[in-house]
Amino acid sequence: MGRASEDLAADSRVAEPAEAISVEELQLATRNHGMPLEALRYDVTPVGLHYLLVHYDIPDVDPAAWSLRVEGLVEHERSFNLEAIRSRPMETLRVTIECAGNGRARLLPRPVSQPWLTEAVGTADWTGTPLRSLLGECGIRSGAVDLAFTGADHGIERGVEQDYARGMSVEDALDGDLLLAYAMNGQPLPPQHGAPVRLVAPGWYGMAHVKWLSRIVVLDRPFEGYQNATAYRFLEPTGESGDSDHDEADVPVTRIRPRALMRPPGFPDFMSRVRVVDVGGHLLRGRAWSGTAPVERVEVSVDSGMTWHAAELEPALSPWAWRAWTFTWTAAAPGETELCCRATDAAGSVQPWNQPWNRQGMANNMVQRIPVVVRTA
Ligand SMILES: Nc1nc2c(c(=O)[nH]1)N[C@H]1C(S)=C(S)[C@@H](COP(=O)(O)O)O[C@H]1N2
Ligand SMILES: [Mo]
Repeated sequence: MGRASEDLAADSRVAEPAEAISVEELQLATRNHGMPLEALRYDVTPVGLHYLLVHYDIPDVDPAAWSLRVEGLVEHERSFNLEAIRSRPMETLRVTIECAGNGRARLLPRPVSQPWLTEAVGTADWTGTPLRSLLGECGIRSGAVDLAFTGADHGIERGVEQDYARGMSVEDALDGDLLLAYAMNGQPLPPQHGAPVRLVAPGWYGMAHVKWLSRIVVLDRPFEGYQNATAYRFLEPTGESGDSDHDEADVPVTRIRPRALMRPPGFPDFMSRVRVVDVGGHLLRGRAWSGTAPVERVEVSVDSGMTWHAAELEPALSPWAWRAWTFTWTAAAPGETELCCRATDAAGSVQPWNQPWNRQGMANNMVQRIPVVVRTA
Protein backbone atom coordinates (compact mmCIF):
# COMPACT_ATOMS: atom_id res chain seq x y z
CA MET A 1 0.00 0.00 0.00
CA GLY A 2 1.25 3.50 -0.87
CA ARG A 3 1.34 6.29 1.65
CA ALA A 4 -1.86 7.85 0.30
CA SER A 5 -3.98 4.75 0.73
CA GLU A 6 -2.55 4.11 4.19
CA ASP A 7 -3.53 7.68 5.11
CA LEU A 8 -7.08 7.07 3.90
CA ALA A 9 -7.51 4.38 6.53
CA ALA A 10 -5.50 6.12 9.24
CA ASP A 11 -6.87 6.24 12.76
CA SER A 12 -7.18 9.57 14.56
CA ARG A 13 -3.79 10.72 15.74
CA VAL A 14 -2.31 12.91 18.45
CA ALA A 15 0.70 15.03 17.45
CA GLU A 16 4.09 14.53 19.13
CA PRO A 17 4.70 17.22 21.79
CA ALA A 18 6.96 19.33 19.52
CA GLU A 19 5.29 18.44 16.22
CA ALA A 20 4.37 21.52 14.16
CA ILE A 21 1.11 22.00 12.26
CA SER A 22 1.38 20.03 9.01
CA VAL A 23 0.49 21.03 5.45
CA GLU A 24 -2.51 18.68 5.75
CA GLU A 25 -3.80 20.56 8.79
CA LEU A 26 -3.11 23.85 6.98
CA GLN A 27 -5.10 22.55 4.01
CA LEU A 28 -8.08 21.99 6.30
CA ALA A 29 -7.58 25.35 8.00
CA THR A 30 -7.71 27.27 4.72
CA ARG A 31 -10.87 25.47 3.56
CA ASN A 32 -12.60 25.79 6.91
CA HIS A 33 -12.18 29.35 8.12
CA GLY A 34 -12.98 30.80 11.51
CA MET A 35 -14.77 34.01 12.41
CA PRO A 36 -12.20 36.80 12.88
CA LEU A 37 -12.60 37.78 16.54
CA GLU A 38 -13.17 41.46 15.70
CA ALA A 39 -16.47 40.22 14.17
CA LEU A 40 -17.67 39.67 17.74
CA ARG A 41 -18.78 43.30 17.30
CA TYR A 42 -21.85 42.16 15.31
CA ASP A 43 -24.97 40.80 17.03
CA VAL A 44 -25.55 38.76 13.87
CA THR A 45 -22.44 37.58 12.06
CA PRO A 46 -22.34 38.72 8.41
CA VAL A 47 -22.54 35.60 6.21
CA GLY A 48 -18.96 35.73 4.89
CA LEU A 49 -17.56 36.15 8.43
CA HIS A 50 -19.47 33.19 9.94
CA TYR A 51 -17.16 30.24 10.56
CA LEU A 52 -17.28 27.42 8.04
CA LEU A 53 -16.76 23.69 8.31
CA VAL A 54 -17.12 21.26 5.42
CA HIS A 55 -15.90 17.70 6.02
CA TYR A 56 -15.71 16.77 2.28
CA ASP A 57 -16.62 19.00 -0.71
CA ILE A 58 -19.46 21.48 -1.03
CA PRO A 59 -21.83 19.30 -3.08
CA ASP A 60 -23.33 20.41 -6.39
CA VAL A 61 -27.03 20.51 -5.51
CA ASP A 62 -29.52 21.88 -8.06
CA PRO A 63 -32.25 23.58 -5.98
CA ALA A 64 -34.81 22.95 -8.75
CA ALA A 65 -34.17 19.19 -8.68
CA TRP A 66 -33.65 18.96 -4.90
CA SER A 67 -36.06 17.22 -2.56
CA LEU A 68 -36.09 16.10 1.05
CA ARG A 69 -37.27 12.55 1.56
CA VAL A 70 -38.76 11.41 4.91
CA GLU A 71 -38.88 7.63 5.25
CA GLY A 72 -38.63 4.68 7.61
CA LEU A 73 -40.89 4.31 10.63
CA VAL A 74 -43.54 6.86 9.53
CA GLU A 75 -47.23 6.58 8.62
CA HIS A 76 -46.64 8.41 5.33
CA GLU A 77 -43.29 8.45 3.55
CA ARG A 78 -43.04 11.79 1.79
CA SER A 79 -40.84 13.93 -0.41
CA PHE A 80 -40.80 17.72 -0.15
CA ASN A 81 -39.35 19.90 -2.89
CA LEU A 82 -38.02 23.37 -2.10
CA GLU A 83 -41.32 25.05 -2.93
CA ALA A 84 -43.15 22.67 -0.57
CA ILE A 85 -40.68 23.46 2.24
CA ARG A 86 -40.89 27.20 1.59
CA SER A 87 -44.69 27.22 1.61
CA ARG A 88 -44.85 25.65 5.09
CA PRO A 89 -45.09 27.72 8.32
CA MET A 90 -42.08 30.00 8.54
CA GLU A 91 -39.96 30.79 11.56
CA THR A 92 -36.74 32.75 12.10
CA LEU A 93 -34.42 31.87 14.97
CA ARG A 94 -31.24 33.65 16.03
CA VAL A 95 -28.82 30.85 16.80
CA THR A 96 -25.14 30.71 17.77
CA ILE A 97 -23.41 27.68 16.28
CA GLU A 98 -19.98 26.51 17.39
CA CYS A 99 -17.91 23.62 16.05
CA ALA A 100 -17.26 20.87 18.60
CA GLY A 101 -13.60 20.99 17.53
CA ASN A 102 -13.24 24.66 18.50
CA GLY A 103 -10.14 25.04 20.67
CA ARG A 104 -8.58 21.79 19.43
CA ALA A 105 -5.29 23.28 18.26
CA ARG A 106 -4.74 24.81 21.72
CA LEU A 107 -4.61 21.36 23.31
CA LEU A 108 -1.28 19.83 24.27
CA PRO A 109 -0.63 17.32 22.87
CA ARG A 110 -2.61 18.36 19.79
CA PRO A 111 -5.19 15.99 18.31
CA VAL A 112 -4.51 16.09 14.54
CA SER A 113 -7.61 17.32 12.69
CA GLN A 114 -9.13 20.67 11.71
CA PRO A 115 -6.85 22.94 13.82
CA TRP A 116 -9.25 25.47 15.32
CA LEU A 117 -7.97 28.00 17.84
CA THR A 118 -11.07 29.76 19.28
CA GLU A 119 -12.85 31.24 16.25
CA ALA A 120 -15.11 28.37 15.11
CA VAL A 121 -18.32 30.20 16.00
CA GLY A 122 -20.94 32.48 14.48
CA THR A 123 -24.49 33.71 15.02
CA ALA A 124 -27.07 33.91 12.26
CA ASP A 125 -30.76 34.52 11.77
CA TRP A 126 -31.89 31.20 10.33
CA THR A 127 -35.25 31.13 8.55
CA GLY A 128 -37.05 27.92 7.74
CA THR A 129 -39.86 25.65 8.76
CA PRO A 130 -40.09 23.81 12.10
CA LEU A 131 -39.00 20.18 11.87
CA ARG A 132 -41.57 19.13 14.46
CA SER A 133 -44.64 20.00 12.38
CA LEU A 134 -43.22 18.40 9.23
CA LEU A 135 -42.53 15.18 11.11
CA GLY A 136 -45.98 15.39 12.69
CA GLU A 137 -47.47 15.37 9.21
CA CYS A 138 -45.48 12.28 8.25
CA GLY A 139 -46.61 10.59 11.47
CA ILE A 140 -43.79 9.06 13.50
CA ARG A 141 -44.79 5.49 14.40
CA SER A 142 -44.42 3.97 17.83
CA GLY A 143 -41.11 2.23 18.35
CA ALA A 144 -39.20 5.09 16.67
CA VAL A 145 -35.88 5.71 18.44
CA ASP A 146 -33.59 7.88 16.30
CA LEU A 147 -33.75 10.13 13.28
CA ALA A 148 -30.92 9.90 10.76
CA PHE A 149 -30.27 13.16 8.88
CA THR A 150 -28.25 12.68 5.70
CA GLY A 151 -26.52 15.36 3.61
CA ALA A 152 -25.82 15.32 -0.13
CA ASP A 153 -22.04 15.46 0.43
CA HIS A 154 -19.89 12.38 0.12
CA GLY A 155 -16.38 11.48 1.21
CA ILE A 156 -14.11 9.12 3.05
CA GLU A 157 -13.01 9.54 6.64
CA ARG A 158 -10.50 7.26 8.34
CA GLY A 159 -11.24 4.53 5.82
CA VAL A 160 -15.02 4.83 5.99
CA GLU A 161 -16.75 6.02 2.79
CA GLN A 162 -19.98 7.82 3.59
CA ASP A 163 -22.56 10.48 2.95
CA TYR A 164 -22.31 12.92 5.87
CA ALA A 165 -25.03 11.78 8.28
CA ARG A 166 -25.93 12.41 11.89
CA GLY A 167 -28.45 10.74 14.14
CA MET A 168 -30.48 12.36 16.91
CA SER A 169 -33.00 10.76 19.25
CA VAL A 170 -36.66 11.37 18.39
CA GLU A 171 -37.01 12.89 21.85
CA ASP A 172 -34.22 15.44 21.31
CA ALA A 173 -35.42 16.26 17.80
CA LEU A 174 -39.02 16.92 18.90
CA ASP A 175 -38.05 18.66 22.14
CA GLY A 176 -35.93 21.47 20.72
CA ASP A 177 -36.68 24.28 18.24
CA LEU A 178 -35.18 22.40 15.29
CA LEU A 179 -35.56 24.13 11.96
CA LEU A 180 -35.24 23.12 8.31
CA ALA A 181 -33.56 26.36 7.24
CA TYR A 182 -33.43 27.80 3.72
CA ALA A 183 -32.31 31.33 4.54
CA MET A 184 -29.45 32.86 6.53
CA ASN A 185 -29.59 36.51 7.61
CA GLY A 186 -32.49 37.06 5.21
CA GLN A 187 -30.67 35.72 2.13
CA PRO A 188 -31.08 32.33 0.48
CA LEU A 189 -28.75 29.83 2.17
CA PRO A 190 -25.34 30.10 0.44
CA PRO A 191 -23.70 26.95 -1.00
CA GLN A 192 -21.10 26.63 1.75
CA HIS A 193 -23.70 26.79 4.54
CA GLY A 194 -25.90 24.00 3.17
CA ALA A 195 -28.05 25.24 0.25
CA PRO A 196 -30.83 24.71 -0.42
CA VAL A 197 -31.87 23.40 3.04
CA ARG A 198 -29.99 22.57 6.24
CA LEU A 199 -30.94 21.44 9.69
CA VAL A 200 -30.49 23.94 12.52
CA ALA A 201 -30.40 22.29 15.96
CA PRO A 202 -30.25 25.14 18.53
CA GLY A 203 -27.93 24.49 21.46
CA TRP A 204 -26.09 21.61 19.78
CA TYR A 205 -22.50 21.69 18.62
CA GLY A 206 -22.10 22.24 14.87
CA MET A 207 -21.96 18.62 13.73
CA ALA A 208 -25.70 18.16 14.42
CA HIS A 209 -26.71 20.97 12.01
CA VAL A 210 -26.65 18.79 8.87
CA LYS A 211 -26.14 20.83 5.70
CA TRP A 212 -27.38 19.99 2.16
CA LEU A 213 -30.05 17.90 3.86
CA SER A 214 -31.48 15.27 1.52
CA ARG A 215 -33.03 12.54 3.66
CA ILE A 216 -34.51 11.92 7.12
CA VAL A 217 -34.89 8.27 8.08
CA VAL A 218 -36.88 7.32 11.18
CA LEU A 219 -35.21 4.33 12.82
CA ASP A 220 -36.32 1.74 15.36
CA ARG A 221 -32.80 1.67 16.87
CA PRO A 222 -29.96 4.07 17.67
CA PHE A 223 -28.22 5.43 14.57
CA GLU A 224 -24.72 4.05 14.47
CA GLY A 225 -23.21 5.97 11.57
CA TYR A 226 -19.62 7.19 11.63
CA GLN A 227 -20.35 10.77 12.74
CA ASN A 228 -22.18 9.51 15.85
CA ALA A 229 -20.35 6.31 16.73
CA THR A 230 -16.76 7.31 15.88
CA ALA A 231 -16.16 10.99 15.13
CA TYR A 232 -17.98 13.09 17.72
CA ARG A 233 -17.03 11.27 20.93
CA PHE A 234 -15.22 12.37 24.04
CA LEU A 235 -12.44 9.80 24.40
CA GLU A 236 -10.98 10.71 27.74
CA PRO A 237 -8.13 9.08 29.57
CA THR A 238 -9.42 7.63 32.82
CA GLY A 239 -6.03 6.49 34.05
CA GLU A 240 -7.54 3.38 35.59
CA SER A 241 -5.36 0.64 34.15
CA GLY A 242 -2.48 2.72 32.73
CA ASP A 243 -3.14 1.52 29.16
CA SER A 244 -3.83 4.84 27.46
CA ASP A 245 -5.03 3.25 24.21
CA HIS A 246 -7.88 1.31 25.78
CA ASP A 247 -8.40 2.97 29.10
CA GLU A 248 -10.83 5.65 27.98
CA ALA A 249 -14.29 6.92 28.75
CA ASP A 250 -16.38 7.15 25.56
CA VAL A 251 -19.22 9.68 25.67
CA PRO A 252 -21.12 11.32 22.78
CA VAL A 253 -20.59 15.03 22.07
CA THR A 254 -23.97 16.81 22.22
CA ARG A 255 -24.67 20.35 23.47
CA ILE A 256 -22.40 23.38 23.49
CA ARG A 257 -20.39 24.03 26.64
CA PRO A 258 -20.21 27.59 27.98
CA ARG A 259 -17.66 29.93 26.43
CA ALA A 260 -16.92 33.66 26.52
CA LEU A 261 -14.76 35.38 23.93
CA MET A 262 -13.36 38.91 24.01
CA ARG A 263 -12.96 41.26 21.05
CA PRO A 264 -9.21 41.72 21.13
CA PRO A 265 -8.64 45.36 22.17
CA GLY A 266 -6.22 47.90 20.69
CA PHE A 267 -4.39 46.86 17.52
CA PRO A 268 -2.44 43.72 16.63
CA ASP A 269 1.14 42.94 15.74
CA PHE A 270 0.99 41.31 12.26
CA MET A 271 2.83 38.06 12.98
CA SER A 272 2.13 37.32 16.65
CA ARG A 273 -1.23 39.11 16.84
CA VAL A 274 -0.17 40.37 20.29
CA ARG A 275 -2.32 43.41 21.07
CA VAL A 276 -0.97 46.90 21.69
CA VAL A 277 -3.04 49.27 23.88
CA ASP A 278 -2.37 52.65 25.48
CA VAL A 279 -2.22 53.31 29.21
CA GLY A 280 -5.68 54.42 30.37
CA GLY A 281 -9.30 53.27 30.24
CA HIS A 282 -10.56 50.59 27.82
CA LEU A 283 -14.05 49.24 27.38
CA LEU A 284 -13.53 45.50 26.86
CA ARG A 285 -16.38 43.81 24.97
CA GLY A 286 -17.25 40.28 24.04
CA ARG A 287 -19.91 37.60 23.75
CA ALA A 288 -20.76 34.51 25.77
CA TRP A 289 -22.93 31.49 25.04
CA SER A 290 -23.81 27.99 26.16
CA GLY A 291 -26.07 25.44 24.50
CA THR A 292 -26.66 23.65 27.79
CA ALA A 293 -28.26 26.41 29.89
CA PRO A 294 -28.47 30.22 29.66
CA VAL A 295 -25.27 32.16 30.40
CA GLU A 296 -25.54 33.65 33.89
CA ARG A 297 -22.17 35.20 34.53
CA VAL A 298 -19.10 36.43 32.69
CA GLU A 299 -15.91 37.29 34.52
CA VAL A 300 -12.83 39.09 33.29
CA SER A 301 -9.24 38.92 34.46
CA VAL A 302 -6.69 41.58 33.47
CA ASP A 303 -3.82 39.91 35.33
CA SER A 304 -3.47 36.55 33.56
CA GLY A 305 -6.13 34.83 35.64
CA MET A 306 -4.93 35.78 39.13
CA THR A 307 -8.03 37.86 39.99
CA TRP A 308 -11.50 37.86 38.42
CA HIS A 309 -14.14 40.62 38.15
CA ALA A 310 -17.79 40.48 37.09
CA ALA A 311 -18.54 41.83 33.61
CA GLU A 312 -21.83 43.59 32.74
CA LEU A 313 -24.13 41.30 30.80
CA GLU A 314 -26.42 42.77 28.15
CA PRO A 315 -29.89 41.25 27.64
CA ALA A 316 -30.03 37.98 25.70
CA LEU A 317 -30.86 38.45 21.99
CA SER A 318 -32.59 35.08 21.77
CA PRO A 319 -32.71 31.93 23.90
CA TRP A 320 -30.20 30.36 21.47
CA ALA A 321 -27.78 33.17 20.74
CA TRP A 322 -24.72 34.60 22.43
CA ARG A 323 -25.00 37.42 24.98
CA ALA A 324 -22.93 40.58 24.80
CA TRP A 325 -20.85 41.66 27.81
CA THR A 326 -18.67 44.65 28.70
CA PHE A 327 -15.99 45.42 31.27
CA THR A 328 -14.10 48.65 31.89
CA TRP A 329 -10.38 48.13 32.30
CA THR A 330 -7.98 50.81 33.40
CA ALA A 331 -4.52 49.93 32.22
CA ALA A 332 -2.58 51.75 34.93
CA ALA A 333 1.03 51.22 33.88
CA PRO A 334 3.04 50.18 30.84
CA GLY A 335 4.01 46.52 30.64
CA GLU A 336 2.74 43.13 29.50
CA THR A 337 -0.30 41.22 30.69
CA GLU A 338 -2.93 38.74 29.57
CA LEU A 339 -6.64 39.55 29.36
CA CYS A 340 -8.92 36.59 30.09
CA CYS A 341 -12.66 35.96 30.23
CA ARG A 342 -14.82 33.08 31.34
CA ALA A 343 -18.53 32.26 31.28
CA THR A 344 -20.74 30.36 33.73
CA ASP A 345 -24.13 28.97 32.71
CA ALA A 346 -27.30 28.39 34.72
CA ALA A 347 -26.39 24.71 35.03
CA GLY A 348 -23.38 25.86 37.08
CA SER A 349 -20.89 24.90 34.40
CA VAL A 350 -17.89 27.26 34.26
CA GLN A 351 -15.07 27.40 31.73
CA PRO A 352 -11.94 25.66 33.00
CA TRP A 353 -8.51 27.28 33.26
CA ASN A 354 -6.77 24.00 32.51
CA GLN A 355 -7.39 22.21 29.24
CA PRO A 356 -10.14 19.56 29.21
CA TRP A 357 -8.00 17.20 27.11
CA ASN A 358 -9.54 14.36 25.13
CA ARG A 359 -8.16 12.29 22.28
CA GLN A 360 -10.18 13.87 19.45
CA GLY A 361 -9.99 17.42 20.79
CA MET A 362 -13.69 17.94 21.42
CA ALA A 363 -15.31 20.89 23.21
CA ASN A 364 -12.13 22.50 24.56
CA ASN A 365 -13.69 25.51 26.27
CA MET A 366 -10.71 26.51 28.39
CA VAL A 367 -10.41 30.23 29.18
CA GLN A 368 -9.35 32.55 26.33
CA ARG A 369 -6.10 34.42 27.08
CA ILE A 370 -5.12 37.49 25.06
CA PRO A 371 -1.52 38.72 25.41
CA VAL A 372 -1.42 42.53 25.54
CA VAL A 373 1.36 45.10 25.61
CA VAL A 374 0.39 48.32 27.41
CA ARG A 375 2.38 51.35 26.20
CA THR A 376 2.62 54.97 27.35
CA ALA A 377 0.16 57.04 25.34
N1 LIG B 1 -23.74 17.65 5.28
C1 LIG B 1 -22.87 18.19 6.15
N2 LIG B 1 -23.34 18.86 7.21
C2 LIG B 1 -22.49 19.42 8.08
C3 LIG B 1 -21.08 19.28 7.93
C4 LIG B 1 -20.61 18.57 6.80
O1 LIG B 1 -19.41 18.43 6.58
N3 LIG B 1 -21.54 18.04 5.93
N4 LIG B 1 -20.25 19.79 8.90
C5 LIG B 1 -20.84 19.94 10.23
C6 LIG B 1 -19.97 20.59 11.18
S1 LIG B 1 -18.78 19.62 11.89
C7 LIG B 1 -20.17 21.87 11.57
S2 LIG B 1 -19.22 22.56 12.78
C8 LIG B 1 -21.23 22.71 10.95
C9 LIG B 1 -20.66 23.98 10.38
O2 LIG B 1 -21.67 24.79 9.85
P1 LIG B 1 -21.29 26.08 9.02
O3 LIG B 1 -20.23 25.70 8.02
O4 LIG B 1 -22.55 26.55 8.39
O5 LIG B 1 -20.75 27.08 10.00
O6 LIG B 1 -21.91 22.02 9.89
C10 LIG B 1 -22.16 20.67 10.16
N5 LIG B 1 -22.99 20.11 9.12
MO1 LIG C 1 -17.78 20.88 13.57
